[in-house]
Amino acid sequence: MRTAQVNRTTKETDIRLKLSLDGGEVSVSTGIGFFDHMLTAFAFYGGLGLELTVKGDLEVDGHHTVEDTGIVLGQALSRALGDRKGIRRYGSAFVPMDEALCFTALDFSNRPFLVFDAEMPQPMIGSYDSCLTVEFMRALAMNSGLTLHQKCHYGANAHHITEALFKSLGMAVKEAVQVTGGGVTSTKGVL
Ligand SMILES: [Mn+2]
Repeated sequence: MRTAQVNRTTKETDIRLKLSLDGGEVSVSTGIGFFDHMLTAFAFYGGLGLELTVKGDLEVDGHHTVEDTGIVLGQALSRALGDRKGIRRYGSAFVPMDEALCFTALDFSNRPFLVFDAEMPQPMIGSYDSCLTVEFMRALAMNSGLTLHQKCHYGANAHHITEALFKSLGMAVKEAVQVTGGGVTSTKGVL
């Protein structure tokens, strides 16, 4: 089974995460309702098992909670993938949500990079700052060795835009981590 467990404690956050690339229980509790909604959608559309508990310094704001969750989820993805042998490696997905249309393309290249192009029309979604999505995606990409591109083509509602970004991320990850062969998917022979 391709699984990983990562625990991380700092003065700002205490995070316990269990990840399975091949499905399983999904239970997410971060203290930010909308962020739970996004991570649950990501795991569901990613075909992932994800058990996550985060206790963050929400009395400051959501920044550390969201960014550190991205770090830990990225580390878990990288560990669960191991030597990345046999995976499809690339994945992409368009996801519409009502008036919004978002796209994700990614590559588990071991060369972390983020291109994020999505304007958020509203600054807050419940108690979640709209500007935290790019922070989460950057932390995820840097810590999982992921080349990650996300674009919102159009949209008027930050909830819809953000949800379409997380769902398309999940669908693209599901495609990319599929085992399709025995060797490393690279002309260099290593990822
Ligand atoms: Mn929703």
